[in-house]
Amino acid sequence: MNKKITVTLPLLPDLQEFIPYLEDIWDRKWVTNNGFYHKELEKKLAEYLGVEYISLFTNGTLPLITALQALEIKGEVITTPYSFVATTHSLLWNGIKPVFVDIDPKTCNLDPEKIEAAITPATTAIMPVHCYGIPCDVEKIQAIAEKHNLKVIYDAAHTFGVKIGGKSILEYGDMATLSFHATKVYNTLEGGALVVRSAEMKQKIDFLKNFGFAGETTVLAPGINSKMDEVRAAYGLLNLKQVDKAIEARKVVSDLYREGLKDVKGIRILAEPQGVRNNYSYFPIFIDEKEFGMSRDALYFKLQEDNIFGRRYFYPLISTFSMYKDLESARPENIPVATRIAEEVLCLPIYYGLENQEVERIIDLIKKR
Ligand code: T4K
Repeated sequence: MNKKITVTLPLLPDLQEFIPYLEDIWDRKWVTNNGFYHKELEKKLAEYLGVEYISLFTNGTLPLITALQALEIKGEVITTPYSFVATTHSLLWNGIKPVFVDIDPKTCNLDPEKIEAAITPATTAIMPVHCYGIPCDVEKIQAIAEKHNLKVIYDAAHTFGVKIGGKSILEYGDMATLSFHATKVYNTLEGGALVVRSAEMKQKIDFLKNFGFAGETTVLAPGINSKMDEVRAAYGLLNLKQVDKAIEARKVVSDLYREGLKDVKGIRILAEPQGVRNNYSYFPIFIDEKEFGMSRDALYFKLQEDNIFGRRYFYPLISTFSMYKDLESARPENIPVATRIAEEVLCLPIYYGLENQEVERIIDLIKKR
């Protein structure tokens, strides 16, 4: 049997290099609550990502929840059904009603042309996702937000290191969140961050992620506990040193798939965004069953017989889950593009360490079908 290949593998720092960091943490006996490595990682990430104010979190979901709290978002928020459930769960955790708007098939991101029709007097914000690390139409979204006086919170979980025209994608919107989960381009095992626009807001976020404490005896708000500990922050510092190498390796995989699959009838590949520093976080393909001669699910399971485990991100659509499906905006006829794309998508394995011959094997299997 061929070696098992999964959709991703975590980028792990060298264990021997990690041990001195652990010894130092043991010596310091300071293991969490804004420690040395936490501060150091915030500083290094701000430099690497090209942002001014960043606050570390324990995962990529709590920054979404906290952003909504900090901006006091209420009522309705316009968002995409084509994402990981964490995006809209963050709205439900804040008692906010998600309003789903359809996506653009060329990017899989919120279709800006469809946003305005979904705005009501109760709308307070837009929560777009840069799906697969491909930037949303940030200019159009900004213009709509300004016209209607809405906040914009980007779920940028997939966009570590992505830049448009040399500027970090995280600089757009009122706030942007990141996930450093094991499956992401850059990981701290579990982890995440919130990028904000001012020192005052960073201070507020730092209070909110520590129960709302502003000093030993003062609590300013009903905050949560979502602080990153020292072990993960140290691990994050080490992983930051190799993330560029990992992105380069992902590009090689992405180029091989693009070349190998470009003429296969019935397979659509997203165009590589122009003027963008991509991070190659996912490699989705879209299967037209009639033209390809096999359904997406049939291909998904056929590859599994050969020990290749792609994933159908993002199927099923968020809007089909029981806590969302009764919303008017969740009806398939209101989000036809997302509904179709979710039936067509298959994300192929892509990660640092995936060998060229393994990519070729996957391409051959798909071509043979
Ligand atoms: N917003 C967006 C747009 C997101 O995509 C996500 C997370 C979030 C917000 C929330 O961020 P976090 O709170 O998670 O930081 C995975 C991840 O758990 C999740 O982080 C991610 N999105 C989502 C798209 O994918 P699953 O359920 O598919 O993961 P799992 O455990 O099936 O792993 C996938 C594959 O990765 C495995 O088949 C093999 C490999 N793997 C995974 C882990 C955990 C490893 O090789 N080693 C590992 O330790 O959700």
